[in-house]
Amino acid sequence: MTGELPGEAVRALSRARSLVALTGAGVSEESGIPTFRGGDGFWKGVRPEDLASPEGFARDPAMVWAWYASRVSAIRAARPNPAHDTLARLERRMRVTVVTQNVDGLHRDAGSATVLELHGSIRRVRCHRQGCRDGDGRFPDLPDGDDPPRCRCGERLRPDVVWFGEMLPEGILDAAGEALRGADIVLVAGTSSVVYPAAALPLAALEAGIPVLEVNPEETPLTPLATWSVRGLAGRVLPALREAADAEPGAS
Ligand code: BJW
Repeated sequence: MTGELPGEAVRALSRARSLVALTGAGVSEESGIPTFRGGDGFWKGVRPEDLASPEGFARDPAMVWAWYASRVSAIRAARPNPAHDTLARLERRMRVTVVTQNVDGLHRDAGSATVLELHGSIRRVRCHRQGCRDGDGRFPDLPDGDDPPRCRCGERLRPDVVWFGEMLPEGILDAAGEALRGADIVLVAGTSSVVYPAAALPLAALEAGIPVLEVNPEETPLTPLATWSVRGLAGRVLPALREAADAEPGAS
């Protein structure tokens, strides 16, 4: 594995004092959580927009709720894998900001201290009514297929995630931008790089002259633009990168 790693990327990582890691569903795939757009993805045969959108929820709340309930069960049983663990462990040698599109909470479970969850958290619910905070809480244990429970105000509860056409949590893009500006290197792992505004973050880094290292078994729209792109599974490549960086002469 180490032999396939770009030497320049390993040296850049070994010298870095600050890293931003942008992660996507692929990073949790080795924890047993299917990705969105892969062959075995959650949305095989069903358009993502039909489930993860306010319109989809309005059309068929029970179906959308059942989909989330089944994912919550899978996520509750999942554990961080070596990709999550490596990012947490890198904090021993540099400042690490994890900017994740994942809603599963596995980066925090692995011990990463600074995690910006761009698309919210599937572990929480909130009221679907804009501005109402009465329904905030943990995703309830309900049998799959039940209609979503109601908030005290009468509106349906929904997962506290960001659906298509919705704004990201307030201030989170500013926080991600600030972390990017201070980064020596940006690692982009396990994302198809097609969903915005997350997909724009590595492009902003490249424009600012910050090197971007992509890790993905498949090519993505970012691949031809990235400074380095490694084909492989995050759970293998990230530990190998860390070990190779540790082995560099003068590594801290
Ligand atoms: C491995 C691996 C292994 C496998 N190791 N790798 C600019 C241009 C065009 C459109 C837009 C734009 N700006 C905004 C938009 C609209 C829209 C958008 O981006 N649409 C595109 C699809 C075109 N964006 C939005 O609506 C966003 N809101 C917004 O911009 O607000 C402002 C606004 C409002 C109104 C109008 C206009 C602007 C919100 C986006 C919310 C996305 N939400 C979801 C669902 C979250 C809740 C849930 O989990 O259910 O987020 S969609 C889904 O996609 C989820 C993911 O976080 C996101 C990204 O997916 P990800 O993580 O990349 O997963 P996959 O499956 O796509 O890819 C996995 C990758 O891993 C693959 O590459 C594999 O090869 C790889 N892999 N195993 C490493 N072991």
